[in-house]
Amino acid sequence: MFQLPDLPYAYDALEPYIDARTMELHHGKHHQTYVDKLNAAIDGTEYERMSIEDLLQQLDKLPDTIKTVVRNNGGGHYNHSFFWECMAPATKRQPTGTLLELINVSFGSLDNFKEQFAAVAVGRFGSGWVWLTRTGDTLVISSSPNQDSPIMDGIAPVLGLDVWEHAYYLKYQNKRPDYIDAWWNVVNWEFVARQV
Ligand code: MN3
Repeated sequence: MFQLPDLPYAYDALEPYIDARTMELHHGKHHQTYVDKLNAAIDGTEYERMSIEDLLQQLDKLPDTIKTVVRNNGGGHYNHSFFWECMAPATKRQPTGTLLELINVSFGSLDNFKEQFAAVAVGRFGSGWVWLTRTGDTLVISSSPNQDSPIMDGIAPVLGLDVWEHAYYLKYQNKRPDYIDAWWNVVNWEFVARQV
C-alpha cells in the first residue's frame, strides 16, 4: 500500500513564490486523496505489492474495473511525489555541469529553455503537467493531461510542473503565467541534475 511522502521542507518554505496554504492543501489534501483512492482500488489485489513505477507501466494489464482509477490516482501519487522533490527553498542557484550542457545543446540557452517550457505550460489546456525528459543526449519538453505521466511510457522525468489550478489558484487565480514565472525561483536544480 502506498503512503503520502513527507514534504522535504515546511509548508511555508517556498514563500513568497508558492504560498503555505496552497502547499498545505496541495500536499495534505489533494495528494493524500490520490493515495487514498489508489489504495482503495488495489486493496487486496496482487497490485498492492508493486512499486508505483511498475504499476503505472502496466496500466494496460489492469482489470477495466480499476484501470482508470489507478491511472488517475496512481499517476497523481507518482507525479506529486516527484513534483515536491523538484522544488526547494529559493537559493538563486542555477543549473550547472551536465544538466546545463544538455539544456544548452537542446535549447540553445537556459533562457530559451525556460521560455519554451513556460509556453508549453501556458498552452496546456485545462489540467495537466509539463515535463522535461531526456532522450539520448537531448532534453525534450512535453505535456500531459490530467495525471498522465512520462513514467507510463517507461520514461522517468527530469523535471515536472503541475499546472492544475489547485497548484496556484489561491495566490495567482487565473494567472498561470505568473505562477510559472514565480516557480522558477524554487526549482531544485540539484535534484533535477541528479535525474539526467
Ligand atoms: Mn497537483
